[in-house]
Amino acid sequence: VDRRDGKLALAYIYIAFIAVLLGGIAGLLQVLVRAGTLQLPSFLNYYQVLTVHGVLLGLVLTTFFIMGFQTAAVSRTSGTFTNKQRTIGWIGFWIATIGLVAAAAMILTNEASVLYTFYAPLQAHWVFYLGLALVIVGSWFTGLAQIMRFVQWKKEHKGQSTPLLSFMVVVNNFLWYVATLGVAIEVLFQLIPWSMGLVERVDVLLSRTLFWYFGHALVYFWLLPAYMIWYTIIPKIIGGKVFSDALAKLTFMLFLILSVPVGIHHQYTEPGIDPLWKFIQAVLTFFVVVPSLMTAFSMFATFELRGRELGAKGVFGWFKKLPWNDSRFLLPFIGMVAFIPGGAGGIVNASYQMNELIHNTIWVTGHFHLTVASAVALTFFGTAFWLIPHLNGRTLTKRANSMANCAGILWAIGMTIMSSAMHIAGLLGAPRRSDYSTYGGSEQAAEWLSYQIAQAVGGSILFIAILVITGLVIYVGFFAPKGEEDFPIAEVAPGAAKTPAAIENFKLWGVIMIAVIIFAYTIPIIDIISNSPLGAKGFRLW
Ligand code: HAS
Repeated sequence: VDRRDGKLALAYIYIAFIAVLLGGIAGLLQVLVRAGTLQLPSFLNYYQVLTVHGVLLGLVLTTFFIMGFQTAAVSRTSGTFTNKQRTIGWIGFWIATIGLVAAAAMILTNEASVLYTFYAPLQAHWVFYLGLALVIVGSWFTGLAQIMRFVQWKKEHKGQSTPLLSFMVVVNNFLWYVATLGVAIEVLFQLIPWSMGLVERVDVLLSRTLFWYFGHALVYFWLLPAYMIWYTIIPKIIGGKVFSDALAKLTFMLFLILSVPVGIHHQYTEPGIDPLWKFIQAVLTFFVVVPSLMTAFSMFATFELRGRELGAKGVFGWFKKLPWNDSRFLLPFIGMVAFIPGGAGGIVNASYQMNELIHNTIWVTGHFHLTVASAVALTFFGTAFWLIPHLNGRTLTKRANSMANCAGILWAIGMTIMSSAMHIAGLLGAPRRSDYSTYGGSEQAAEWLSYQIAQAVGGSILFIAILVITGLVIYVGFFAPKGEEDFPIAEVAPGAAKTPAAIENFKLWGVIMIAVIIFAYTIPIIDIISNSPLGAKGFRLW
């Protein structure tokens, strides 16, 4: 990657890791408070700490790492950015960073303890909403620069199949643009006027619906960069090839059309949305599982083909042939393993009736610590340790690699303890997002306590892992020996079929995407507005 593009990517990635450390501290405080072993000082409240944790890790780490990684990925596979493209990328970075500082200031002054989902009726200072809006607008700019570089590549290579990694980045950016429209409408037309006192009330159901239109696609915006790494980088690290360019591209297009029209599966328990539409979005949610199953298939195929090349025998012989000592592989691999129970839990959540059992319990927190905080986060960490030195002309030394492996193993141990305890306590009815409480000495609440202590044990191990990770980022960023670190990109396997042009046709998939979204959301939104207790005022435009 060209050094000038690398600087932009690094700027984003460093902010992501500051968020990891601060968000990790907030996480530690939380598990200790929930276990009843710590009382927060009077100037901090539980929901403020929970907001710091969710915003920094759920929104900042992800968005900033993704923008940094995608910039590097496009520069590596489509070519160096032009000055104009790079300037657009930097404008985005500064807009996002200013927004981040504004939002952080509001959270720190306890003016925005509204959690990372920030929908009404919790209300924050308008500067918080504006700050988050700027983070999104900033990412739009940097994403645009990535798309422009890809389009330039296409013009220069007419008729050729596009570079897989760049193609995936462009799909993820389109997904992001369409998804963020929902939250942009919510913030601009509901939350900001309401928090400024321009309107007295807003429709809460509409606010939540617009948020979840964005909120579930958001999780795929996090997941797809991890999939980019699994599909295009991991095969090279293990010495293999991409199993199929067509399958990988089709997987991403399926995410493009199916990620948005499923948000109502977060709202099964809410009155005001017709059960028919809940059911329809439940069905669509089961469709969006398919591209993940295709990914699992593709990863197994990649591992097995490489294993056989190295002489592996039997059904699982390939397992022994994988490069277990290489942190570039090990951390994402642990993430993949975590995604198996994480994904299975997602299917439980999506099942309309079973959702009744787990909704708003700490089971859900267990689910997303396996998905975003393991599958995605470990893939990002394992990548950062070689990507940072690649971008700044240093190397990932053997010792740093071993430390990275330790961090990955600590993460696996801590997360297994914490997230298993969360899943079990959730099934016993323990609520999520609640401070330590004995609930008036209730017998049922007493059952939860031992699991909350287990969560504190797991969470403390995770915090140690975060300290190691932070140390490693500082080391590879500023102290590792100068040298050249490779940015591995796998070639497509020679036997793979040529990718049909239709799979790469953005117009075709774009039309299908819009059609499915219109189908899934038009009637629910019309119903919400027309049944709003605020009448037409429920949807204020200004
Ligand atoms: Fe989810 C709630 C349904 C995936 C994140 N989810 C959440 C929340 C978050 C989140 C943050 O339907 C909480 C939001 C809040 O604050 O309220 N989720 C799903 C479904 C999937 C799913 C069906 N979620 C994710 C991903 C996330 C994420 C990915 C982040 C990155 N989720 C829900 C539902 C709720 C929910 C409901 C609302 C619950 C409620 O009531 O509040 C699916 O996409 C999952 C499909 C995945 C698979 C796994 C495939 C496995 C692979 C690994 C292969 C492994 C290999 C290694 C190759 C089917 C690809 C093998 C090696 C060996 C040695 C074995």
